[in-house]
Amino acid sequence: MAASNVAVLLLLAILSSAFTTAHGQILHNGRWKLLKRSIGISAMHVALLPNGKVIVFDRTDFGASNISLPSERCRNDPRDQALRHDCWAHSVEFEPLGRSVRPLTVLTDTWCSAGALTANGTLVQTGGFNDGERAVRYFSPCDGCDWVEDEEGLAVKRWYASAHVLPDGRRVIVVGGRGQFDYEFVPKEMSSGAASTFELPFLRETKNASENNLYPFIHLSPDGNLFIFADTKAILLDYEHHRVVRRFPEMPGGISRNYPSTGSSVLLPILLQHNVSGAIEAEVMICGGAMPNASSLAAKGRFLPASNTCGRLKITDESPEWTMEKMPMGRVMGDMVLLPTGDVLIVNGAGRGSAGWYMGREPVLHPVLYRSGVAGVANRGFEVLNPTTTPRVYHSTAHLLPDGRVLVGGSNPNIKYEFSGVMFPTELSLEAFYPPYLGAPRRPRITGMKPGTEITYGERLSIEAQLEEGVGEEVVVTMVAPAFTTHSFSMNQRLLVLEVGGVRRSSSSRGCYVVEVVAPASAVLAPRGYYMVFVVQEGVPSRGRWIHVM
Ligand SMILES: *[C@@H]1O[C@H](CO)[C@@H](O)[C@H](O)[C@H]1NC(C)=O
Ligand SMILES: *[C@@H]1O[C@H](CO)[C@@H](O)[C@H](O)[C@H]1NC(C)=O
Ligand SMILES: *[C@@H]1O[C@H](CO)[C@@H](O)[C@H](O)[C@H]1NC(C)=O
Ligand SMILES: *[C@@H]1O[C@H](CO)[C@@H](O)[C@H](O)[C@H]1NC(C)=O
Ligand SMILES: CC(=O)N[C@H]1CO[C@H](CO)[C@@H](O)[C@@H]1O
Repeated sequence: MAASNVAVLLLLAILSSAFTTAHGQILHNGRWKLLKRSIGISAMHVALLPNGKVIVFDRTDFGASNISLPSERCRNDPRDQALRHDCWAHSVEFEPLGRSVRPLTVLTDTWCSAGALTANGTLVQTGGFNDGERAVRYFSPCDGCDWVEDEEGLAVKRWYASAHVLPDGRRVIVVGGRGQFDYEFVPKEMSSGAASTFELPFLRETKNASENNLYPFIHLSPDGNLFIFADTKAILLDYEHHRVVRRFPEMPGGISRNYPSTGSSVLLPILLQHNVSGAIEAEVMICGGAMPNASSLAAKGRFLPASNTCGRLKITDESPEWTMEKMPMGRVMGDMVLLPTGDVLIVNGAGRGSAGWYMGREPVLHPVLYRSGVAGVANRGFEVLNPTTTPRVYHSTAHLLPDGRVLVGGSNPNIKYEFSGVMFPTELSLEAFYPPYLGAPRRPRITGMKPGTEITYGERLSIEAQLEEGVGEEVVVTMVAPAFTTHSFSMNQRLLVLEVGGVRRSSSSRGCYVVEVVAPASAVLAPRGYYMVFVVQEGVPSRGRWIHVM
């Protein structure tokens, strides 16, 4: 086929998005690889930085980890519940390509905390337990950097709270936590000399209903408000005026979705290329969880089966209703990861019980892929993928890497580091999951976009890419925000499908194209900061390139 015909085909495909891939089945069912037998700690909290490195931490009150600190960085902490003189690291920097591990220093307890990457690439981490319950910690990506801690960065203690970066990329909202029925901002908002917190009775209401409302799910809606989900209920919060502007219908089925009946949640891909009417739609998807009494029964040795249901809600519709679907298997403590294709990987977790120490049973080793219908495969639906051999129950994590793999780690369902003699020993390993698209013989390649390219809202971008000729069909360009992942929820996780203006050949060499795209129109669609850009052809993504939305 002549090259110009290929370009025409590509263009046609973009104009009519109804193509399905004829080749979907040749892609394999995913595979697993052990990346590192021990990073020294349990990957309980994970964040990806724009330098490609991954920041990992668990908690300081665990005792002896498997990686030591240089002696000058030992911690002397009279408030520590395990070791008052602690020369073990509880945070590390992991480099996924070289697989190197560098111990980092956290002084106060980070257990069950929250975080967000801000616009300049600094990770802001909030709260925790014990001496860390009001701490805000900063980590900037540079060689040899370490944590910088502000022990009084929060107005009140926040343990099991969720965080979300706001559109300006500078402020982070932190919502809830044990015994906290309010939210606050980092940096602090001051009023008459005192740091402000803002009441959120919704958190009290959902706690009263079932005690399953910790780590609420937060997503930034394209209308600028925050969608907040706890237990079975959801609201839309105008955080600037401190008003609940909408209450959504309760999710049907009576399954609790938040800690300890932990499910997971994503904002499905935001389609900017279907911006015909100017209205951008957003749909939230929540999967798994358990009965409201799963945790209290697990404490008595009865492990209820986890839920196999997911619910989807178009939060931008005028009167949305939940669409309920069934996964191929039940799962509590699953992680939902947005893949560069716009599909969702559901991984980790257990088939029975709940979150909490010793509360989960029957680890689910098979990930499930949810086809969202965005990139190259038209039909929505679930597929069961190849299993790992490592159980990842409570305190496990999963995070997309820039090369399209998914980093999977953690699982410390025990009070201390317990490496033997328990049902689920503390896991210090990191694995990579290779989604089915990495079984494709070739992938598109971005050739002409410098890493760290700065872009502005609404800007037209020309992305040079090597595409497969004769495959044609559909080219999709996606942009993914790195998340902060813990307790089965990836805070700030966000994927935008960019408007594609056209695809043309760039030179006489085979396979070289220029894909014209339009950057998101505003900061409520894409908060300022770093994103990974992927060119996806026929359901197969390129490696991601970091861009910086200014
Ligand atoms: C980067 O952003 C963080 C969080 O907003 C802020 O605390 C820090 O001062 C910023 N760093 C620089 C170098 O601007
Ligand atoms: C929750 O329960 C507490 C204590 O019983 C009660 O004071 C409060 O009014 C309840 N709040 C809501 C929003 O239901
Ligand atoms: C979408 O529609 C709005 C309103 O018509 C317009 O301002 C914007 O540029 C369009 N494109 C994108 C990518 O949002
Ligand atoms: C657990 O809760 C479910 C749903 O609320 C209820 O049907 C069931 O009877 C409860 N089980 C026990 C043992 O209390
Ligand atoms: C449980 C575990 O991973 N232990 C490891 C701790 O680190 C040493 C080497 O530093 C390994 O030999 C152990 O297997």
